Amino acid sequence: MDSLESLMARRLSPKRYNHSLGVAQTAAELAESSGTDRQKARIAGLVHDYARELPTEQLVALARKLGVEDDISLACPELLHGPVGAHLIESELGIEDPEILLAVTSHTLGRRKMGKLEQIIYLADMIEPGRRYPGAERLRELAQSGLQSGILGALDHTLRFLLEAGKPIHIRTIEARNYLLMGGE
Ligand code: DGI
Ligand code: FE
Ligand code: FE
Repeated sequence: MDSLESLMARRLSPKRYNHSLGVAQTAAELAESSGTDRQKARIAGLVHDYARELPTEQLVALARKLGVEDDISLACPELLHGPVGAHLIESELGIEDPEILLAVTSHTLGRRKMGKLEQIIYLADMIEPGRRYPGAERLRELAQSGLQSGILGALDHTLRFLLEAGKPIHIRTIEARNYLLMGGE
């Protein structure tokens, strides 16, 4: 176990730590097959949920301080753990790589014009081996045919899930999908 792994093991519940290891491994594989830095993908995967288990009050207070909150994320504060996590891995772990910070920031909602590492972490978060939900296997297969189809399938899945669950849909997820659908990379 390297030092970043043991740090995350201490920070997260066993279940979420295992999820993080799965995302790290899956992200490294996706990086390999799409010509992206494998090591960066592994690190981003390992730390992507750094702020996931912060108490809600702390999450909201930090988000307000950073100015990253909005109406929907205040109504569903779990949506804040990406941007807050990116801030914390920079200030507490000294991770300064802008691509890693962006990938952590946008791993829950996505955004327009996501970079490759952002797409990799968004997708890996949904298809790592520990994820068991209807449609997960289909998404894994889709990801085999390339990052582009994988990320589109993942965004579609999220939007469908939110519609079914009757939850508010954040505009950034829609923008991420529209951009890719209209030919953006
Ligand atoms: O942190 P994880 O559980 O590993 O996964 P995640 O960071 O993708 O967070 C997943 C949660 O975020 C899941 O409960 C669905 C929710 N979510 C994602 N996009 C939206 C959303 N919830 C709302 N209300 N609106 C969104 O657009
Ligand atoms: Fe997350
Ligand atoms: Fe996650």
